[in-house]
Amino acid sequence: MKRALIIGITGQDGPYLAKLLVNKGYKVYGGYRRSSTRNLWRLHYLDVKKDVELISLDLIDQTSIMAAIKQSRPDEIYNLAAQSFVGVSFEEAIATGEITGLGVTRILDSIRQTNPRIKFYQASTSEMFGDALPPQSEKTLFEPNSPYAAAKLYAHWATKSYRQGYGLFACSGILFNHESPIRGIEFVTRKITDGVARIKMGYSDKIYLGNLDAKRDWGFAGDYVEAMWLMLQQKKADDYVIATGESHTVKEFCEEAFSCVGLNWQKYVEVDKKFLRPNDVHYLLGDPAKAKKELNWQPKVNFKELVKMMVEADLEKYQNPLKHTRQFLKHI
Ligand code: NAP
Ligand code: F7E
Repeated sequence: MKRALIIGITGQDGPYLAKLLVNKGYKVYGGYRRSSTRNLWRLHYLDVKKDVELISLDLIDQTSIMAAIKQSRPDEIYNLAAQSFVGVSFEEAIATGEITGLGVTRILDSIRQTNPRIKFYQASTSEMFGDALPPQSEKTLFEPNSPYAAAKLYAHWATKSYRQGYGLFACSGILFNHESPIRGIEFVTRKITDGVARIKMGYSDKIYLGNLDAKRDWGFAGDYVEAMWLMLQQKKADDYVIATGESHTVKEFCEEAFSCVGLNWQKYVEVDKKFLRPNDVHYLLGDPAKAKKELNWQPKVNFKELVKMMVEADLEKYQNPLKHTRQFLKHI
């Protein structure tokens, strides 16, 4: 039985990846950081909590990483942990560098010291392209323009350098935005779909957003975790762009989400300058040709299906609050 350690199990991608690996017969360990309140609701939401053995670990503490590796004895490590919110990275630039950047070197060096045969996946990001012209592929030059993107690029190069210098099987997936019903509520897609549900239910009148013209290549998280796994099953470690090849503005996302409940977005969306960033990435559109050719990977859920899935999940949450309260009470 293969063993995997997923670092960042409590985030959006962790439970989707855990579910995929459990279904493939893996023994799955989940690295999570201790907090004053339990934060395992996403594992319950995807009904995978019972199948994951949790190990506490913090990317700022190398001792905890080494201990987690010794305890789980993994064949594969997936690093999904990061301070991942671009907006906050401008306010917490040093913590972002420490966790999202240097934290990855702590994992790589722990692998080198404990068992260099462990295969490693690093969660790189399309944000590293910054304002590089679309479509962006593995050959596009990086132009990071936020503390988050700079930290991720450091981690990206560190991964490559441990691959080339020490021969580790270390891959980076350069993933474009991917979303789901368990996306963090502060990210624009979930903020919109939750807002649409609240407005439809009569709990709220407006959604306040920042830059409506930003373009993103949005896919479904459940599809993207499959690409992570595929990368670690190849003969040779490499880096891959994972994207849909289709881009939409934030405005178009609003239009589609409100149309799911029969409302006109223009009546409910307003711009509030406090949601504008000091620097934004304007146009991301990925070219996933290499992943299609070499990994035989392609996304299954399209833009309209993704928006509908998220709006319906948020509506259901407000329409069926008892079910959600019961679910919540089960795991506090
Ligand atoms: P997410 O929901 O923000 O989850 C991040 C995870 O990292 C959480 O489990 C969080 O734990 C954990 N974490 C944060 N700081 C930590 C620390 N110091 N030590 C240990 N764990 C820590 O992110 P996601 O959407 O699942 O994305 C997964 C990864 O892919 C991230 O690295 C992200 O930067 C990257 N990425 C995401 C996208 C996307 O569109 N989703 C695209 C490209 C790349 P808590 O729950 O305790 O906060
Ligand atoms: O913003 C604009 C915002 O925060 C998308 C992370 O997972 O994907 C994510 O980063 C766009 C930006 O995601 C609001 O300015 C407008 O142009 O949903 P987001 P992101 O910054 O693209 C990448 C690939 C990652 O790696 C990251 O970890 O939407 N926008 N109004 C807004 N964004 C937010 N959050 N809130 C607004 O009110």
